[in-house]
Amino acid sequence: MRERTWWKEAVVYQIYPKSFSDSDGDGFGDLPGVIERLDHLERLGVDCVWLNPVYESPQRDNGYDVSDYRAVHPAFGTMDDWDRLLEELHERDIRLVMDMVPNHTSSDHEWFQRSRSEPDGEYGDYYIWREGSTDANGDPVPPNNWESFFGGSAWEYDEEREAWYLHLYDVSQPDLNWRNPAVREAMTDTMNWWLDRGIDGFRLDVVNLLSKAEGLPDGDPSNDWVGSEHFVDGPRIHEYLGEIRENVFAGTDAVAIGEMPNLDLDHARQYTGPDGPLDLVFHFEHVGLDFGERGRWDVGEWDLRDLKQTLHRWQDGLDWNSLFFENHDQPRSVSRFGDDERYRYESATALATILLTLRGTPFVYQGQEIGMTNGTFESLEDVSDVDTVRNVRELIAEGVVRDYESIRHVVDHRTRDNARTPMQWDDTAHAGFTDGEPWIPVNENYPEINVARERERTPSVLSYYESLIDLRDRTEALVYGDYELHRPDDEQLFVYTRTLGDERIVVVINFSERDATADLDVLEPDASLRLGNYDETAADPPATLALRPYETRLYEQS
Ligand code: TEU
Repeated sequence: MRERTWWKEAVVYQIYPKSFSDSDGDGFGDLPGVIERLDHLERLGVDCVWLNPVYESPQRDNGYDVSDYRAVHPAFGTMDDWDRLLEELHERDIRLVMDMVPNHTSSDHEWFQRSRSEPDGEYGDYYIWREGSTDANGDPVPPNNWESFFGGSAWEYDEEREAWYLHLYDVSQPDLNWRNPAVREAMTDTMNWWLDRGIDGFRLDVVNLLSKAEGLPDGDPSNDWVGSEHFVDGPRIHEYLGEIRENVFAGTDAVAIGEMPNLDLDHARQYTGPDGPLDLVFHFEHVGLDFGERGRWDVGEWDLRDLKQTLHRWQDGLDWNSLFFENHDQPRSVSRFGDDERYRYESATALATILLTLRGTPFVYQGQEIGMTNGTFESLEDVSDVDTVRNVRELIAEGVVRDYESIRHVVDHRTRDNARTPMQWDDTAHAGFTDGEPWIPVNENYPEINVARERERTPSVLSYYESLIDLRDRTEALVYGDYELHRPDDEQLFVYTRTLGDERIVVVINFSERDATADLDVLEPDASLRLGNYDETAADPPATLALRPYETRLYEQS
């Protein structure tokens, strides 16, 4: 796995199109809106775009509920707009990775409509249908105790077919039956249809959940996600992913990125090893560090050593990582891991440094490059995210929390809406995202935090990202170099090296709000400063480094 490929050298920029840029004033971002903003991406220096789903969809889970995989949802534009986007990206040497959702469709999809109305027809076996039973009172009981990730049972009774269907996500997202070869063929055909249009790869949504255990046995009720031991990395997953590799990716240089809830290192190695079916995988261990006793719907304590330990385990254990702190499902990293007030610039740039200088392919999420922050949500009515709404309602109904007020701090910290507030372009109305009324309110700090402002001020998060991406492009050791951690137990400092031949980059970060001093054996007197997030840093390292809050330095030595 030492070979060189484009996706190891690339910096990927993730676009959540609904919230990126609206060209027609309907308050819903669209593809022409993305095209209008491509200069921003070019200037930032990214090499690839991952576009969240833009397929036809009723949008109950913002496009992860697909009703037609071969059509563009009208609010995003037309297929011509999509063609133009691909062309404009490629003209700028920026690749395009589409998001594919193979585990489930929308309940509006024709396959599901026909599956529920014609059980013996062509689509009858496309989904996971079961009879269920009744309890002593004659009430229907679902086929097993599995839970939906969004809360409540993973089963829904369908009056029309008089059977239950499985949905690991929203009730409007029925799981496809991957045991059925026709389903597998339909999905691979769909992917090939898009690849033939010239795209550069796929991010495959929850792709380690495709195989469900034979007989659908009850799960351990004490598990965080009840049933998950029977559908995460299930018994036939390697066969299904192998087929995808063989029938879609083999013989192309398109990248296969697997998004994988509950992924552990062992499975990650199997999925991406020399004979593995995928190129890259997303795991979520580091973004679970701030979970509390009640799991995701609780906030817990973490410290720098935990973060270093988790990142280090994956750096050490997997040859090539996907690096990310944010995406459309995660809150803003500067609010979560840094300090979004006094040290917003310093901590956002420290995080940028980790993201872009560890070994792996970095993914920058829209708005991260200007240090966008979390919002605040006064009532559950102000929250759009189906995950938050369903889970919080469930916690209140079960009496786990009294009311919204008593869980609001968790929602403010955790809800996916934090990532979905519109991109902040300038200080005009709605941050320049739309001329109309945005589908989700803009973060009120937009007059202070926006692209135009970031371009004017020095230093800025944006210009630091630009310099860092440029440095990564010019420095082979930052791409292909070996990684080594120093001072693993240090509570303030994150120090590591990236070494390729005789080129060595030493990354030194004071990841804290306090000053720090560092005598670093690894730093040679002849090292020279390549980048830092504070002005006025001497080019040559003194014997003892004095580092200010979140101060970050990259030295090069040979
Ligand atoms: O998300 C799947 C998912 O469950 C994780 O990303 C989860 O957020 C992570 O394990 C951290 O806890 C994907 C999509 O990204 C999401 O937007 C969809 O709602 C979901 O699948 C269903 O398609």
